[in-house]
Amino acid sequence: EQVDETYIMVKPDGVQRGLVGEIISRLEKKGFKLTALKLFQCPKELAEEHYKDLKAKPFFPGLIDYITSGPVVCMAWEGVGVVASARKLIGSTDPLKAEPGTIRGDLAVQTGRNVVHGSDSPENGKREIGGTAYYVSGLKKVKYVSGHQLK
Ligand code: DAT
Ligand code: MG
Repeated sequence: EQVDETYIMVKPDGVQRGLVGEIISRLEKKGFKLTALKLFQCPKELAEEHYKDLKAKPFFPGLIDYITSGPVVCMAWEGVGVVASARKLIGSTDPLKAEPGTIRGDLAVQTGRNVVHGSDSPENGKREIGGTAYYVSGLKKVKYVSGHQLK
């Protein structure tokens, strides 16, 4: 089976509200493997690069202000089906539409304060972990064997 990787980022509201442990815990308990982690103050240019597909949206300036308003926790996670599964664990973009039991469904109210980011495709997972973020944030992957996964 194909092992994928996804970029998960606890947004500034998640860090300020003390939800970092809760979010990591949900991904760990599911069985995914944490391969990189860094607390990071995102510069404006990198936030714009990260969300470049949304540049034309009316909420873009507010989104960039939000993401750069305080430290974020950048993480790489790997596992079979991790991209789609992490999106399910995170829940819908609008927290009021996110199912109870999901991170956004349980912990957030507003789309503009939805506590966490997860890559939307394996290609974007690779881009977000290995692209600009790697050089700017110094997010570094660590290779190790975790105990609970099939080899
Ligand atoms: P997701 O984070 O679920 O992948 P997205 O990629 O469509 O959602 O949008 C990225 C972020 O932009 C989202 O987490 C919050 C913000 N955003 C999206 N739609 C918005 C809207 N209608 N109003 C305000 N912020 C929005
Ligand atoms: Mg997205």
